[in-house]
Amino acid sequence: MGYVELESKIADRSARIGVIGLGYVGLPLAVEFADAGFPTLGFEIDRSKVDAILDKRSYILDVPGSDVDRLVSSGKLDATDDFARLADLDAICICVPTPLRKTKDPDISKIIEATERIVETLHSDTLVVLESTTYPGTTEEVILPRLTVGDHEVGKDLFVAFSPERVDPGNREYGLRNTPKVVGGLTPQCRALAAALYGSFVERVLEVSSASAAEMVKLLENTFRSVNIAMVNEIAIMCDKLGIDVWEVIDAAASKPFGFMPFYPGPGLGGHCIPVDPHYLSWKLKTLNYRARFIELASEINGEMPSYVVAKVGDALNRVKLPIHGSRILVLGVAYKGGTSDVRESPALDVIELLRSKGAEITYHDPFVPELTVGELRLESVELDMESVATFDCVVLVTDHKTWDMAAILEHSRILVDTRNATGSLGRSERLVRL
Ligand code: SAJ
Repeated sequence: MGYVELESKIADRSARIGVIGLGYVGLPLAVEFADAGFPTLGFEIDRSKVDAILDKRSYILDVPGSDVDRLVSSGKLDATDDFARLADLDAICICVPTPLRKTKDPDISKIIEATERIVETLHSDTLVVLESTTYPGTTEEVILPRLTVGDHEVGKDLFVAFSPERVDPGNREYGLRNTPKVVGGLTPQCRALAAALYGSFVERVLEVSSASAAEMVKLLENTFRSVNIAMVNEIAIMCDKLGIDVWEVIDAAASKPFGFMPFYPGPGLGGHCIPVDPHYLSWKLKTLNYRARFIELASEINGEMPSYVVAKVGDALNRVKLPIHGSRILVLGVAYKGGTSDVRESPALDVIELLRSKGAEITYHDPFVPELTVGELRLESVELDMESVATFDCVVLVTDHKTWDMAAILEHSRILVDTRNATGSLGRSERLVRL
């Protein structure tokens, strides 16, 4: 069939698309391909996700159940845990997790597993696109050798590309269609086919010169955030030592209409992207005998913020002659950022562990997170009522969910440590400590 035929199957939407991994990246992608008219088959090892889709239900907040219902009912969207069905496809997108190992080294085992499953049934004229965030060189050095074990020739009857995912869960303004999609291929033909595939529903596809460049684009995006968050965390520490309100300074600096982008201090760096992705880059550079100092320093500063918060709590309790040991502390918000229920890498986990290690008695409230495991400790979110707030020695706001009456909380807290400037509009109080 070759490039021309595959190109025309993409153009007329008859190309059969596979998406491996139906999480917050893969399911929205599969839905968009099906919506664009492609027969789309999602692959998941988690049978409960397959069953949900076959029952026409969505388990991803940003994917309406009605879309899944419509697309499954029309036969455009299907799901399976039978990877042998990869044999029937023309294009396959890999959207699997790429976490870090405990040693902070990349764990691309899921990418390798997905690639090896593709190889088992790979036929001529297939396009394979990797979306999972990974270090530059993965597509060329890890995926390609495994895909060309047979007599496939990349750019001729095998097409391989990388296109970073830019899904921002909960973002109401930017979704898959209106977020520009970067695409880099192992050959120009690979890039063109991947660009045509995404161009079926994305408003703007941005082609770069190689898969490595596309892999690097994603790492720059998220390293940019990690480093700037670390920088503003250090600015917060400096302002504290100078007796200056860092939030006022940031807001004033943000009035500059060019050359500045505000970031805000906080209790640390959470989520499964920003704390993770930069380490993929620094790991790769280490193999080339280069130390990515900004990434390491950012990780160090961001990693110290939970301790910084606990020191603020300790100082605040000390001022009322209370030790942390034995104090009853209410933690407000445990998700890694406001508006989400995701607790992965949440700094709240570190704050809770540190306070408990100093003998504090911890209770938490988070409307998005009903229960939480911290080490061997299992906690449940308590109801937030002002009478009970008043019984705690200290309240620590770690996640700014914007669902709380901060004036009431401040009024009823003996001490309130606010790590997110949620009380910014409430003025000063001797019971209020802000980062
Ligand atoms: N954080 C700060 N200060 C800031 C911004 C964030 O302390 O100024 C903290 C957050 O509380 C959180 C962590 O950093 O704990 C990460 O926050 P994030 O805003 O970067 O949110 P994420 O992790 O959901 O990042 C995702 C990324 N999206 C993708 O990788 C596709 C990121 O590239 C987006 O820029 C980000 O969402 C976004 O803008 O919402």
